[in-house]
Amino acid sequence: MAGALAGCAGEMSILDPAGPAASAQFWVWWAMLGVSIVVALVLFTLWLYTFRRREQPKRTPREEQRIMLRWVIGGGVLLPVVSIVALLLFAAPTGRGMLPLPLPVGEAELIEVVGHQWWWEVRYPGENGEGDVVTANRLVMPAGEPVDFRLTSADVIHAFWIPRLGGKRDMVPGRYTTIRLEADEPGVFGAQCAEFCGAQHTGMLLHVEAMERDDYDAWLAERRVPPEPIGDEGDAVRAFGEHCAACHTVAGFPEALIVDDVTHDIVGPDLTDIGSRPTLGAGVLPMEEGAIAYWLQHHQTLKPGNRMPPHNHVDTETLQEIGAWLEAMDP
Ligand code: HEC
Ligand SMILES: [Cu+2]
Repeated sequence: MAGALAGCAGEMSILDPAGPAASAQFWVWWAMLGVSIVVALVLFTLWLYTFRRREQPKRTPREEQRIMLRWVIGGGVLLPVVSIVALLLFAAPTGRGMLPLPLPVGEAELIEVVGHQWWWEVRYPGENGEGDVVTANRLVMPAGEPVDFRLTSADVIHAFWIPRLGGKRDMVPGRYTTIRLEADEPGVFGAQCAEFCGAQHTGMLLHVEAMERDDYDAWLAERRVPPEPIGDEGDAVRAFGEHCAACHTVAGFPEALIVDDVTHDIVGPDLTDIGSRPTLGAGVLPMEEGAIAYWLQHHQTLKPGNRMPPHNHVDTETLQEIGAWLEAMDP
């Protein structure tokens, strides 16, 4: 009981809904629990009933067969069909509510989320739909209005799930799926990949922040400003170009400094606004001063098997310089 009750609250509890889709799912959940309890009680009563002591009535084989048939048709066909149809009628509007159907007025905000082993890429349309704003492992959304999440994957199947807002929905490579969710109030919600996707599936967390519309617009506007070109002086910049830029984008980074002599098919999270992220490694390490340098030295211990290669060949001082430079990346 204690173990089960521990799931009733917290930032990832479906029993603590924070939006219309999640509330609808919450009631489907209770209805299913209620119906299963009734079914269990009826079955239990019938089972006890079979122990009743009584005279065996004399029946002809024909009568026996008729009674048997009645149980098979009634209990084996009618009862399940009726209960499942009832449940379906109750639950269908819930699923429909998460479809990206046209709204009476305006359009839902569109945010694209791409699953990677084992992190989240989040893209917002740029101004006039031009040029995306790209970030990772942190999803910012407006509260009090519907948001359409356009989902896909860069490698294997992942699933997008913000338990307190509703879901979930598979992210399938080579294909787009969309789910509409809404947060009633501004707040912070936990999210987690919900489809086993390899060694670090559990280490694939997403920090979701719902904000007032104005704050959201301001947040996005800051990131829509075209990046200042980064000067090619500085040890950190050169070291980043040499060791990191093959996998990681930083907007405005000088092209000439990017050394890409490795043949790999790995991309890493966009680091343009890394200093403003609350965590590193998709939720495995809280962001604080020195956290990036620590991540660079220990990420294979913090998140074993993750797809960023170890950097043992780079000296600690250089990693610390890169770390400090990246931590200042906050638009
Ligand atoms: C071969 C590609 C590759 C190279 C080279 C690489 N990384 Fe990464 N990096 C990744 C991948 C993949 C991840 C995602 C790991 C995860 O969370 O599963 C990552 C994650 C990170 C993160 C965490 C980002 C976040 O939002 O949580 C930081 C910071 C980072 N890398 C910095 C660096 C720096 C600095 C260097 C150079 C010293 C570097 N990386 C070199 C692939 C690479
Ligand atoms: Cu997963």
